[in-house]
Amino acid sequence: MANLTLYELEGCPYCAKVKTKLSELDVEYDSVMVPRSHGERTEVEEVSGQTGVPVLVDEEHGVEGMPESDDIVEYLEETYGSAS
Ligand SMILES: N[C@@H](CCC(=O)N[C@@H](CS)C(=O)NCC(=O)O)C(=O)O
Repeated sequence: MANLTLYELEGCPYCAKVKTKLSELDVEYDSVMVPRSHGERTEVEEVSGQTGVPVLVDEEHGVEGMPESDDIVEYLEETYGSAS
C-alpha cells in the first residue's frame, strides 16, 4: 500500500492535473474514487471537511486531507520534487 491517497472522480480535469504531477514525480499513491453524488461523498468530507475533489492525504508528512488541485500540485513539487 502506498503512503499517499488521492480522492478523485473519473473524468475530473483537476484530478487529472494532480495525477499527471504524481506520475511526473514518480510518486506512488492509492486512488479512492468518490461517488458522483455529493451527498454520498462522506469519506472525502470526513478527511477534508468538504466534498470537492481532488483531495490528497499524505499522513507521513502530516497532510490529512488537502483540497484544491493547485495547492496539491505545489505541495507535491515542494515535497517530492528534485529541489526538495
Ligand atoms: N478549484 C478546485 C476545483 C475542483 C472541482 O471543481 N472538482 C469537481 C470535480 S471535477 C468537484 O468535485 N466539484 C464539486 C465541488 O467543488 O464541491 C480545484 O482546483 O481542485
